[in-house]
Amino acid sequence: MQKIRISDLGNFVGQEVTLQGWLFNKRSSGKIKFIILRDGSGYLQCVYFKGNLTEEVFDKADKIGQESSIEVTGKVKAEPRAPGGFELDATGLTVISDAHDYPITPKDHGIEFLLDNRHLWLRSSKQVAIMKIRHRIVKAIRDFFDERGFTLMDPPILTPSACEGTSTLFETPYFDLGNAYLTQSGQLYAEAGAMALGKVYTFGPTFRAEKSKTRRHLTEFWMVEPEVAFNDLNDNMDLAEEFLEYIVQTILTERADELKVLERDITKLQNVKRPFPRVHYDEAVEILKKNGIDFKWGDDITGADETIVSAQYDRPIMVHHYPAEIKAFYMKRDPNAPKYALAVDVLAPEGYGEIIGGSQREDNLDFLLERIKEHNLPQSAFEWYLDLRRFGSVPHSGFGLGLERTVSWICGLDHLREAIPFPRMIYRNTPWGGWGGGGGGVGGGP
Ligand code: NSS
Repeated sequence: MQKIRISDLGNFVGQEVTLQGWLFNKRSSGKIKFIILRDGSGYLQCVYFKGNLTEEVFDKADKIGQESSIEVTGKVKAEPRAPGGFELDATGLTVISDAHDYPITPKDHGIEFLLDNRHLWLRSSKQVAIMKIRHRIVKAIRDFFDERGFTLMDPPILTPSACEGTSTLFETPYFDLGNAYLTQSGQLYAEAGAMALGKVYTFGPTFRAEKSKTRRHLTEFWMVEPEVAFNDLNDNMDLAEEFLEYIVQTILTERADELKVLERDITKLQNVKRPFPRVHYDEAVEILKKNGIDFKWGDDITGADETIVSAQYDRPIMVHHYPAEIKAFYMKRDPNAPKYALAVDVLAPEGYGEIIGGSQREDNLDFLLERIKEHNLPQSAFEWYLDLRRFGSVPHSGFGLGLERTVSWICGLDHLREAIPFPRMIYRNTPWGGWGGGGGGVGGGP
């Protein structure tokens, strides 16, 4: 007997097969029982006719509870009306582990309850769809850069200094060397990589001890950061828009079924095509003022303001030339108008806001030294970074795309917490770990 997964059923029509998975749902009507099996690759309706089975199998089908692990055997039938297009004319049923009182039922549950049960919630069809889209986005990201001659370079996670300002660092003692910090961004290391390899990208977890309780902030999130030697701000924007178009169009074709499960309005995503509008910061300020916002030049464009500016357009926009004062130390100033940084933020439509932050980097040694002093950063910790300007400095640019914000936008979620398997937020670090609750250590879980 062949053991297969639900996603393979198309190759086995008319044949007898065995599948293993979990009981997603069941119902019965007289002489027929229906079991919906899920195995992570899909869903399959298994039809048990009383006449075709022993009494024992028929009874068993009645007794097992939701999420029991089971093995089913039967003949594969094409059934265009069934989800996935197939059905199983079932004859065998083995219970691997019987489950009862599974806490997540088809009724509505509150979000805190679901987060407490995140380890089980992940089995729900919507969560499975999100995880599959997340995985495909990760692959699209890697394919995009791999196909364009970039080298993946993994930066360290334990770092001796800040990249994105000192206020949001997670600190940890580091042997006799003082404190280390969890990385906020791989960028500074990516810059070293770009000088070695020309085009690199980093892709990994990053950490921000942000005290924001918004739906857009996690304390641990994944970021992909390309960095390219000899690219200026315009090249950087060209790369960002090509990249986003590629990701969204890939998901539209490769994960159409999952977007349907999520009931995502895909017309908005179909618009994600180059060129994206390039909006100067000053223009964004004008838009805000026209919309009755009391916005002062020099303020950062955040949250609600982003939504107002984005709403003027039908696709992502790239806001560039922010005031240098509100941006990171490493950003190059516009040589023709030094009050602006050569920065760009890409704002997603539909109120999702900033998903990419990037810039052309300061490549002049003296200017960079000035910036480090202005930002009160310890020069000694940045000597290696300054070396990149001492030895063959070139114009270079890059950006960071937040993976969870991208997943959240493409899936149409209302909070980042569903875009990552086990979210970490300022008020929640479980499951797993429970170091906030009962003195337990980190660890455990299945
Ligand atoms: O702070 S960023 O705007 N930029 C950087 O970290 C640069 N060093 C990137 C670079 O040029 N290589 O963060 C980049 C993106 C931002 O647009 C968001 O999409 C995401 O990272 N981001 C976050 N996602 C989730 N939660 C939090 N707290 C968060 N902070 C940034």
